[in-house]
This record gives sequence, structure tokens and C-alpha cells, in this order.
Amino acid sequence: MVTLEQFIADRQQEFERATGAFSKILRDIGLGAKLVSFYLRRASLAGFLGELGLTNIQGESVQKLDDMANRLFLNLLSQNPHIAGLASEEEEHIIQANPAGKYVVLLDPLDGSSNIDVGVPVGTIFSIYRRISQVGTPCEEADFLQGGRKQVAAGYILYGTSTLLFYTTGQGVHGFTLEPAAGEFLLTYPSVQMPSESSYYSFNDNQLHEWAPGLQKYVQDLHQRNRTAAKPQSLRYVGSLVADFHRNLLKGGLFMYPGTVKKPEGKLRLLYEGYPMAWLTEQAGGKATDGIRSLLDVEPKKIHQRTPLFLGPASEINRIAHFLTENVIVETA
Ligand code: AHM
Ligand code: MG
Repeated sequence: MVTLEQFIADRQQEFERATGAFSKILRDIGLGAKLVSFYLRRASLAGFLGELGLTNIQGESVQKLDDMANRLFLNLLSQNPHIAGLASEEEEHIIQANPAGKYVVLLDPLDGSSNIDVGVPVGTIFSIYRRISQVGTPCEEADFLQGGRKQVAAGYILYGTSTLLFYTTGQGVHGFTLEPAAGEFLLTYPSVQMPSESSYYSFNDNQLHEWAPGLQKYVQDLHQRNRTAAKPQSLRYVGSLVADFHRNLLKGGLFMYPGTVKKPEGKLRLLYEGYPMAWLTEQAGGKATDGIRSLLDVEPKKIHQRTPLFLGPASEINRIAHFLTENVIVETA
């Protein structure tokens, strides 16, 4: 059995020549995950469910557990001497931590929070960069706006039937399961590869009439293909990105959250959700775009920027790009 800490320590040379800085950051993220997992399991009995009565920077109602996870991760990580600063989906501005730190961390502390009250899995998403501003000075927004290809690590924690932590440092995707009695994440999914064919599709089609005409045709084509396919693709969508993504990563499937005529930039956030999931997808052999462009190459302009998001096997993602760029006619039976 290999623990998360052992696994990271063995691979530490991937980043920092044996300073241990990176291992300590991932260890703290793992510790935060264990604590959030503990609180989530007790939430309905301990009165942690429901709204806090505030709205966040995104204009969304903050749940009590959103706030708890946000404060917990920020408190924990801001004490880590290797972290110069933090950005959170729940916070308007970047947060200064330790000027001597070499890294900055971005977090979606509790993603899919509309699912908290109904017992559906939620997640935490993280993304780590090496700072570009001078060590010893306060970090700057530019440290967080380097672009997806500059991530040095990214991953998620899924609070589901078990608590899972999946991450990449550019050397594949590796997954760990929390063993609650030992309080350790154990390696259970080494070198994960996304199946090259889609078995599932995950999207909310309540705005389909507002999507680009090419994308509406793609959906028509998807249903059309299902009529004759030996193994038709099934719809699976719970509205919790980490849970929807995780299923598709292991089983093969498309996740998409497109923009609409009224909101071309979509709903999901480029830095907290888009880049980390895009890198994990690529590292698992899949493809990630904003519909047409590689998502990791989309230039970030502000920390709370939104983006359309398409993640999945290359065959399906390429098909979407084809429908979006060519005027494809779908033959209906
Ligand atoms: P959140 O960051 O406010 O929790 O919202 C993000 C969530 C994602 O987990 C999920 O993919 C999406 O919102 C679902 O949105 P919708 O309810 O519009 O389908
Ligand atoms: Mg989110």
C-alpha cells in the first residue's frame, strides 16, 4: 500500500530538487480534504446544511458548507510557508500568505454546492503555480494569471461514496482513496487513462435553444448515432462537476458546459474549474477545449473569468469542434 505522502515524496524531484515544498503543499491539501470530508459526513446531523444568507463574488448564494470549506482551506494553506498566496472562487481578491513562498494555489473549495442539501457528491478543485513575482515580496495577480500550461499541479477531491483525491503534475493522473480508519489517502488508481470512446454524455440541456446552431446539431447527431450504435451512449448528469467529470474519466464520457447567446462565456470558471480539469483530461489521454480552442491555451485575463468547457475523449471533442466550425447537415432517419 502506498500513501499519498509516500507517493509524492518518491516523485518530489519532478518539481523541486528535494526541498519538500511541493510535498508539503499537497499534504496540506490532503489534510484539508480529510477535514472537509469529516464535516460533510456530519452535516445533516450537525445543522451545517442550508444557506449562510450571503452572496459571493459570483453573485451566488453561499451555503454554510461552502463557507466552511473555503475558510478551512484558506486557513490551512495560508499557514504553509511555501505558499505565497491563494485565490478562491469564493473570494473577490487574491489572498496574501507567505512572501517567502514559491507557489500560489487556486481553489474551488466546494464545487457543486447546490447538491450539498440532497446528499449528492460534491468536490474540491485545486491548481498550483510556481510564482513569477519575486520571492520575498507579496505575490501579485499575475502569479495567478499565467495560463493553464503553467500549472505545476492540479487535481480534485471527490466527496462521494468514498473520498477520492486525483491529481496530476504532468506525469499522468494518479488517484487515491481515503482509508477513514487510518486517516490516509492510499494509491488506488495509478496512471489513469480515459477510455478513448464515450459511453456517457453529461450536460445540462435546459438552454439548448440558446446554444450555437452547430452545437445543437451535434446533440441531434449524438441522438441519431444512438439509434444505430451497438452500445448507445447514456446520459449521466448530477450537476456536480467533480462527480460528473470523475465518472467520465474512469468510464469514458463527454462533459460539456457551453456558452449561450446571452452568456457566451458560459458558467464555469477558467482558473478554478477549467484549467485544472482540462489538464487532468489531457494527462489522462483525453481532450479539453472551449468548443474549438485547446482550453489550456486560452489566455486568462481576470481571476474570476468564465469559460465554456468541453472535456472528453478526443473523438467526441473533435466532432464537436467540427460541428461548431463547419455547417454540418445531420441526416435524420
Ligand atoms: P458552483 O461552483 O457554484 O458549485 O457551480 C458549479 C457547478 C458545477 O459543479 C456543475 O458542473 C455546474 O455548476 C452545474 O450547473 P447547472 O446546475 O447549471 O447544470
Ligand atoms: Mg465551482
